[in-house]
Amino acid sequence: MASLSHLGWRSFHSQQLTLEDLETAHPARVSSVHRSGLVVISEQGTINVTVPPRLLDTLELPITVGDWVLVEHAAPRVQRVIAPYSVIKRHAAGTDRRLQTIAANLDTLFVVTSCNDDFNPSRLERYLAVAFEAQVEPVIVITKADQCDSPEPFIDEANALGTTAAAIAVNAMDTTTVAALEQWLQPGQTVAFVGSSGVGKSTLVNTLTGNTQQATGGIREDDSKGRHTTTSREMFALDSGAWVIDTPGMRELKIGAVEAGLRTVFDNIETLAAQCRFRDCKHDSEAGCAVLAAVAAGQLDARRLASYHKLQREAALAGMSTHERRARDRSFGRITSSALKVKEKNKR
Ligand SMILES: Nc1nc2c(ncn2[C@@H]2O[C@H](COP(=O)(O)OP(=O)(O)OP(=O)(O)O)[C@@H](O)[C@H]2O)c(=O)[nH]1
Ligand SMILES: [Zn+2]
Repeated sequence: MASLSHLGWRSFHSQQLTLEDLETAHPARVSSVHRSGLVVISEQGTINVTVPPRLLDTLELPITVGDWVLVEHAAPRVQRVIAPYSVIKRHAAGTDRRLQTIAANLDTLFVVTSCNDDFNPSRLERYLAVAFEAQVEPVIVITKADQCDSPEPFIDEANALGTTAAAIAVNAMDTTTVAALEQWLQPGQTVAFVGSSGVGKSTLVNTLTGNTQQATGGIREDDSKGRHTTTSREMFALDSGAWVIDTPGMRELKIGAVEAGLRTVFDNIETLAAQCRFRDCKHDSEAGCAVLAAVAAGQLDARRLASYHKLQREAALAGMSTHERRARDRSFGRITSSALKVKEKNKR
């Protein structure tokens, strides 16, 4: 069975343990989360464990795939949760604004796009912001390199975004080209793939699990009615010994309140903004705006500024509480109704 370090255990985690902890429990990594409990992998193998309700009540964030927990020696039960070094979160859809966690202890986020219509710099900026916000290293993977004349222009465009993210072109079906991802797929590293439907995420994972396919097919677990059901594993090993987290919501991440991530992605705009005349400049139409001046001078892509504005609005909206959102909608309602009144008056 895999050693702790092959499972992704780091000194960051062991520093949170006391001697007493190790007398009563052992570390295990969450490979999937179910209503009835968790499936965890440890040096002892893969088992189902339960989470005591009183522990659940104390958690700031729900337990998620990729998390490390301590499992009691005496019973298949979680004793406590070890804080993760990275976590990808999103806001729940609809009226429920609670934070959801999607993946924990992730090292690399492969942002997947392809050498065709899907390639869109603004979409890349969106995913890069999510990665930087979660303190996960993003790597841009450009698939279907075999279907275009040359992937170079796409790589250049990805690099032109000016972030630290590497950009690599592959044929997702070809083991040789996919080997370019090796440095992020060392034993014990944890990765995930995001991107639009059809760009080749499953194909990449299949190529990378050529020999372990059987082992990742599914596991048996007891559902709440005591029946056995086969579920597809949500954290599973690649041939290289790296782990992939593939959970609902992971593949097409919606942007949350990722202000810090956006500052990293749009670092050049932030630098320019420091020279705007007004400290609260919105870079819309203000006099003395250094950002607009850079666009006018051809030093900054207008697309990039538009993307920055759009993502900032989305992030601000995602960060609002239900209360703030309602207040905003109400005042928006007032504006529209007073605008309508003015319109009506003008008609008369
Ligand atoms: N020629 C070529 N075809 C590819 C490549 N990557 C993916 N494909 C094909 O594109 C189609 C979609 O690939 P998938 O791997 O299913 O895409 P996905 O991103 O997992 O899509 P969702 O599961 O919908 O999110 C499949 O028919 C693949 O065979 C590539 O690099 N080269
Ligand atoms: Zn400005």
